[in-house]
Amino acid sequence: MDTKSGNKARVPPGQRDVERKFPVLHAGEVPVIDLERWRFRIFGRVKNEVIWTWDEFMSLPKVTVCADMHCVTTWTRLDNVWEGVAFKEMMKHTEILPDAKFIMAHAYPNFTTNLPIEAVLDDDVLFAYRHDGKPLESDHGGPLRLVVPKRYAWKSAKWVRGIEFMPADRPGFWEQMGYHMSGDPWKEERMWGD
Ligand SMILES: Nc1nc2c(c(=O)[nH]1)N[C@H]1C(S)=C(S)[C@@H](COP(=O)(O)O)O[C@H]1N2
Ligand SMILES: [Mo]
Repeated sequence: MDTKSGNKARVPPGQRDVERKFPVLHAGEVPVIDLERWRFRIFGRVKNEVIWTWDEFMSLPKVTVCADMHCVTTWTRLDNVWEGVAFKEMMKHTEILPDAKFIMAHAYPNFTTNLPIEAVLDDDVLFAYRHDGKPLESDHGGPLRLVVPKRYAWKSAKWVRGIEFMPADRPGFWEQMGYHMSGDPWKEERMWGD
């Protein structure tokens, strides 16, 4: 299969390949984050709440994931190489209570996005601190961002600072504005009702 047609098959309906460009998209300003004061918190429906410093987070085992990224505004960027900590690895460090069915990702300064738990159990979901061989730039969510390749990119919270486990679904920032609770690009789950 030649690369062009191979790539075409990886671009979901209604999307276009931006080639190697990497657009920057978010609401508000890029937050200034002091790594000394940075914290990552696991809370909600967990047996014991966890709070990690930057050094503690960096000591967790590292994975590399190559994944495509699909923004609901119709751009797709193929083959992003992300390095960081697998979502599943993070979950090993506390007991998730059985009634936890959804997660809310919390980001600096006050962004949120929600997902069903099955969506983050995939091996390609991670907290990334490197992108395409370089430290993740603050424009793109550095020092740490969530990456959920199989959902539209608004679910990949930049500047992530914690995960809340929830018994019921609750809309995050863009979801409150009408974006889809699930956000699967292959089903074109763009807005509520799609
Ligand atoms: N904290 C935060 N994360 C965010 C957003 C945001 O507004 N705030 N926007 C999302 C959207 S809509 C997209 S398309 C991607 C864009 O990531 P990029 O700027 O690295 O391309 O970030 C997502 N993560
Ligand atoms: Mo987006």
